[in-house]
Amino acid sequence: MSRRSALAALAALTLGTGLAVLPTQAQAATVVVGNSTELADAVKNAVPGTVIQVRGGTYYPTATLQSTADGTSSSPVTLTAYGSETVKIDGSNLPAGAWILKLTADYWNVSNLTFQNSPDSAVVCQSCTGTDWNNIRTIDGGDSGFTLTGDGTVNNTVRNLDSYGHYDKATHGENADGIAVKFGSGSGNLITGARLYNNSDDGLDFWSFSSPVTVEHTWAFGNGKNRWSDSAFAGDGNGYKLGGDGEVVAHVVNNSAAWDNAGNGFTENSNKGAIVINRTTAYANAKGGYYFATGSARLGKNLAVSNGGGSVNKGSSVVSMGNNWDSGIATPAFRSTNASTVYNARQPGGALPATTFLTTGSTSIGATMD
Ligand SMILES: [Ca+2]
Ligand SMILES: [Ca+2]
Repeated sequence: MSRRSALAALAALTLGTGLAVLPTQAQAATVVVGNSTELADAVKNAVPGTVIQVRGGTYYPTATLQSTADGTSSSPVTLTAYGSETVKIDGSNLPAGAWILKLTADYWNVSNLTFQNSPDSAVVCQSCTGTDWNNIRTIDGGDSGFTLTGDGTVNNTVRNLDSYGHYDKATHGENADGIAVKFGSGSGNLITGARLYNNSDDGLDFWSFSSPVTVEHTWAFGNGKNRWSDSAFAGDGNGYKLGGDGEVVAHVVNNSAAWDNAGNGFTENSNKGAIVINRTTAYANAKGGYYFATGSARLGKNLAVSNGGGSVNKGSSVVSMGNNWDSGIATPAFRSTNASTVYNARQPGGALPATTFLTTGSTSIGATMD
């Protein structure tokens, strides 16, 4: 374009608005970071299309990594490990009460990172739309490992999350969940392929979230046990806590399992909505396998075995069909009740490790454990 035609175009653009055309923002770029200062700056300065690649190593940020900059659906912000390198972002040098990563932003793709030893929650996405989390590990933090919260929480995907060892000491383990989708609303949120275990409170908690969330291919186990010698321990230990605070919402859980939790495997937690629980397995939880005493859940093709509080507690509005507690439905035998393989490394690409634990080979009932 000639200078003359450029000026003409500029004049045309300014007509009608009276505003001068501002220079376009800095060109999006790939940023390779190798220390905590570079990491904090890269997150803070990201624009649509920025690709942040973090070199292998352990990073100790001294303030929460955070951004309010939206990507776009066609030009997301990417935050990921460099190549196949192992990246740990450690909260040990953060102030008390701080989170490691907080996004109040749309269209970020975050993958292949570990967030550990956070003073409080490890990762919080607040009122996020269209974020995609892949192969994230949140470990040993002081509150919930991974949190989606706020109104406008829309179309987020959490894929292949490992979240374990979280414990809120000051409140005696009452609050720290593996993943929390709490205090908010918004459709299209999916959790798939998660391992949520050995947290002081619940594996998964949807307290006071008023829109349906879908969960699939997820394992919640060993939650709510006092692993911290806390004499006033208050963790609840539900595998899947699917409501609370008066919200009536039809969450969906497909092909997932809960075992060895201190509370119930799956619970409505007073949510009276038409929660759908399909082809899941509850095994050896201390309380009930399925607790849906007050609501209108749809329980189909689920398998409950050896739960301390019984297989199911269902109210009169619950629809129950094809579960092993329903009449005429057989209970298939487990191929294995040895859980040791569930801790194995994930498969290439991030899928859950192969296991025979709690598998039955049935094509009609229970989780397939993959
Ligand atoms: Ca609790
Ligand atoms: Ca909880």
